[in-house]
Amino acid sequence: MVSAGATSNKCRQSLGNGFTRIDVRPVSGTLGAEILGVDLNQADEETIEQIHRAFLRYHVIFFRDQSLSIDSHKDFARRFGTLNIHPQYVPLRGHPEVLSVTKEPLDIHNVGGLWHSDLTFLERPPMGSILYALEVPDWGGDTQFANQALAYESLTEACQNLLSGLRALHSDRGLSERKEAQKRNATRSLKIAESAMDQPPVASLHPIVRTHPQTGRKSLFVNRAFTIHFEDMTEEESRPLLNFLYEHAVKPEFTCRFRWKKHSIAMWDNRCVQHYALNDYSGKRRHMHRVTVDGDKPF
Ligand SMILES: O=C(O)CCC(=O)C(=O)O
Repeated sequence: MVSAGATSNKCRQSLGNGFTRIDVRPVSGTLGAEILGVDLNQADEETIEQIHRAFLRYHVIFFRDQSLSIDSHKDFARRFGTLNIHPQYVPLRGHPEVLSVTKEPLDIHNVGGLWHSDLTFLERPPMGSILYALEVPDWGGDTQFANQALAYESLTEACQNLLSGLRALHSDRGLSERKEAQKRNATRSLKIAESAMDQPPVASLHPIVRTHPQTGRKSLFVNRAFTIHFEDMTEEESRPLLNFLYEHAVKPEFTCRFRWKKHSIAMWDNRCVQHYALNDYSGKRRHMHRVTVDGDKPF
């Protein structure tokens, strides 16, 4: 496992240096890089360190033609931290740390069909997720990613100052509230567990602008799926500025788009990236496994 402190120092020293164990090909000028020349079943410590460095530098990294069993998927994820068990979704049978992110031909809704960061209602939202494609449609089902550090940096200094020190409440109420959960369950294959319904909402206050624990870079940390309102303000009072931030955060110039193939992997840094799964492949099947790595309390 990569130790956060050790990697932090190492990464600060070596970001920008060449990679010797992997071939790193950026996919846009904004974020995202494809990593070639590696079999994730065979990656040694040095290779993992370089993958981690590419991850910190490009925020989302992609691999092709990987052959991962469920256990090797989890083993790879464990090299970056402990594994998250999703509090609401029913996991893959026998594997509480794995979600089956699947859309069947007759499903109406997909998973992640709006811009979001994962699980931001937790006190310690995930550091990242690793999504592995088992079956993809011939066309459609791409995923978009948006660089939240760049989104923050492109705000005016006056707006950055206005946001600094503000916090917002993030809640899972849209997932766990019974009516909402039942609506989702009726049209989607990934189900919200009965036991998660009618529980008091899981909610946490987080800074609007968070500092990346390993690179020190600041990024916007709000998302339409889970952010509810600014601290000590009503939802109505919060809405105009939040809506501005949601739209600003995903401008096309902050994004890249990934075209999946069978056995591709995307690994995103949930601390500084939002993502959006396109639902444009009606009548086709798309089947992925997701493993998520725990993160830190945002500051
Ligand atoms: O299926 C995808 O491309 C992404 C799914 C998603 O949004 C998620 O796993 O959080």
